[in-house]
Amino acid sequence: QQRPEEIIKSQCEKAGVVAELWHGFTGGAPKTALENLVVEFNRTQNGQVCVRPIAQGNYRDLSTKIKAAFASGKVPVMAQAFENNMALYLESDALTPMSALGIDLKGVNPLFVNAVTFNKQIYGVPFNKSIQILYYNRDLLKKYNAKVPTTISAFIATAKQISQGEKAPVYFFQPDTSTFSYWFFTLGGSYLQNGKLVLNSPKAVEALELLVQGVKEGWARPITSGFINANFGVGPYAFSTDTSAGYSFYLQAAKFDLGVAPLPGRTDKQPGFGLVQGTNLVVFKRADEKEKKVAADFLKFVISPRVQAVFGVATNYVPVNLGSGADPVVTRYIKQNPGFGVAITQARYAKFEPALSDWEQIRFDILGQAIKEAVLGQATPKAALDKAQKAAEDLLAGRTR
Ligand code: FGO
Repeated sequence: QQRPEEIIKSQCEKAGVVAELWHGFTGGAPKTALENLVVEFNRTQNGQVCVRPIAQGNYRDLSTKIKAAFASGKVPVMAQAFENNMALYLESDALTPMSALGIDLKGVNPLFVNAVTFNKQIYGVPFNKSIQILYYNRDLLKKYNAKVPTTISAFIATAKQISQGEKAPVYFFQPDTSTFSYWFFTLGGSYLQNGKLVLNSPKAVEALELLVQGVKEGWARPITSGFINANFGVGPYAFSTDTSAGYSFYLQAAKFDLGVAPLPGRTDKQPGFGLVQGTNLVVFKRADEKEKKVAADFLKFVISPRVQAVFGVATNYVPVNLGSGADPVVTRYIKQNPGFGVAITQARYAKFEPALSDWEQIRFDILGQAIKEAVLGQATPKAALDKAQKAAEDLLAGRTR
């Protein structure tokens, strides 16, 4: 049996029009699922046209390469983009509105459509949208007779109890903006206050203090290099709060019975708020018109209920089409893998990071840096966030780049 990559290669060899799709999937189930759906799409195109996915490294490598392509003039017709990437590309008027391509987003989850709407125009289709969920080690919880925690206080108490028993911290977390955002949102924080970016609000300090306390008290273990699923071996693991798209990677790496559940909330009335990650597909204005036509057909295919159902069960991304929930592919899969239902339910308790054109730089180089400094004990949470606030203001005012 041929690998999907090879099938695409031969499909595109004979095609007169090749529509490139630059993406940030580095491997595993997401990359294969994308390639599989491209193979299916290309099969419906009578060999005349094709889509060719091109891996550009991780998500940040991808946006770096798009910016370089703007400068050199060689843009692909399609690419994955976070909402803040779209805001940046729109500053150079680089994106085609979906209405100009005849793409109707009826049936697509309004939460995701809203995120790709700028000045009342829709500039992309939600494609691979993830939501954070609680991952846990069922074996270890059983050993301590512990229930899956549904509130932050129960979570901390359970993490403490198991960590004491195991003599090592069992909540694994990456000291980065993604993990921080879950705690920050769930404690009631928001990044924008009256339209102004605020990184050092009292809620932000509280969220960062919680993580720093966790490390000091011995129930939280910062993972500073690589994904959590690549770090299960460093000590006893009980919990993490991570993207639903990690599910296939977690399953593959776990030597324990892996469970997933909604995120702990402030009270047990509702789950915590998960961060929405993953990307949308955009179409660049400067691309060739024939390629844009292929892109339009491809995007319609991508957001269809069936494709989103198949892609969702393969990757644990949240199907963006509300119609996917009734697809037998989904209903059958959920019966055997209730975990997928968790992602779909958790998506009702979801928040986005700000769609500011400078946000990518802020989330990695400014806020992410501050979170690391505080967690590693190099600064207090308040001092680290105050410094981040100043750096972000300087960046947004054009004083730094
Ligand atoms: C990743 C990144 C951003 C932005 C959020 C932004 C840029 C975060 C976070 C930084 O599609 P998601 O949910 O999950 C990814 C998927 C495909 O690669 O699988 C996840 N994965 C991959 C390999 C593995 O071993 N384990 C695993 O979980 C992978 O994370 O996106 C979540 C992780 C991060 O890349 O370190 O989105 N993110 N907002 N990146 N550039 N810009 O604004």
